Amino acid sequence: SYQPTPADKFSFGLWTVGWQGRDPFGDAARPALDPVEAVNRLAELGAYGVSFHDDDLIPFGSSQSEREGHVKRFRQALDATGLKVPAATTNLFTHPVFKDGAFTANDRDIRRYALRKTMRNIDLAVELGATTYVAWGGREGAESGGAKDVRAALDRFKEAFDLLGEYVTSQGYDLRFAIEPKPNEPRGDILLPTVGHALAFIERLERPELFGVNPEVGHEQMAGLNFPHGIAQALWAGKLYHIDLNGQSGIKYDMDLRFGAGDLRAAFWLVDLLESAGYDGPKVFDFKPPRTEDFDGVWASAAGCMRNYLILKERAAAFRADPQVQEALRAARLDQLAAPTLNPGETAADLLADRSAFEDFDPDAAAARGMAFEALDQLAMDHLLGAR
Ligand code: 3MF
Ligand code: MG
Ligand code: MG
Ligand code: MG
Repeated sequence: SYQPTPADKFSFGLWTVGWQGRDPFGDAARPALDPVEAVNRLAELGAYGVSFHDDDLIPFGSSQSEREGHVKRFRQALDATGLKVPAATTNLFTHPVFKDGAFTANDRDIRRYALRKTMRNIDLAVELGATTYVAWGGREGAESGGAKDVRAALDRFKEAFDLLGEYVTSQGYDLRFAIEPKPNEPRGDILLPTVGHALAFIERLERPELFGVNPEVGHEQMAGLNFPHGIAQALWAGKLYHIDLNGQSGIKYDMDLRFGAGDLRAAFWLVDLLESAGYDGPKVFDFKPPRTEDFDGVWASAAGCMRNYLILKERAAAFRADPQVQEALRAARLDQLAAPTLNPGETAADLLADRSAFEDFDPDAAAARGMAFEALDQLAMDHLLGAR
């Protein structure tokens, strides 16, 4: 059945079902959603978790006693429903103080404020049981060349993450960071625009083991990239700490469609990859129910995210189990790709001495071999479309 249960580890951001539909051209199209109502409804739908930005839970500028009240109600709803908080994050983009960025704002006092805002919410995240802290630097970027010294900004970015890594270590927190790349929107160009940029940046940090990535389907697709390929590299590097699932149709604004909408074939290969790799972190839907919808539509959209994942999981498993697919995979020589290019212990000298590798190798004969990829892909299409 396609009925999700907490064992599926599906999670939602409060800001997703709670999105009121404000966009650059239009006002809110739905009323605010009480976080407690979100927790109750998500639990009913079969979700495992919920995550939040500080300001989703505690409106910006709340007093200390208001803050405690919001946290208390939320915690009660979590306890009553059993919903978990696998991750949390900081809003470093809505208030205009962050118009030129947070950790990389040109203004030093704003950078210090952003660090304090983050540390405060890290304390709350840990209190609520989160083990992942997501960092999306939506305002870290520029619209014009002279406005940002990118090398200096990367120094400041590193400084911020090094400080935060030091903070969670000294506090003894069981918390890892997941950096979320995005190429643009809301800034003209955002720093750490893709999974690859983020992976390279992480290796320059003082405690790289505390940092991984939180790739989002639509963000990589906005850059025209193959999302499953990016995820495969993150897995290969041991850096897939978290994932934001949604749908996107090509290179345009950040659509945040429900998972399965948009590029369905990429969604199929993504689920196939996550399931065959044994990814066991939370699968987080970071989508926006379109502003055409009322609350019935919001919950239909949320349920659709999970249902589509489970349908694709079933289809991917059927694809892998199909003997004709296994035959097609052999015909396409995936087994050869999995085998090392060198023999055990073989050295460069051994390779040079192997005449079959070069002198006696017939490139024209090798070039004449078909790869049989089309038949394999059609089998995948048949499984995806339910035609097998
Ligand atoms: C924006 C996003 C963000 C991040 C969030 C951290 C508002 O395109 O995807 O959502 O996901 O800030 O998880
Ligand atoms: Mg998005
Ligand atoms: Mg997004
Ligand atoms: Mg996201």
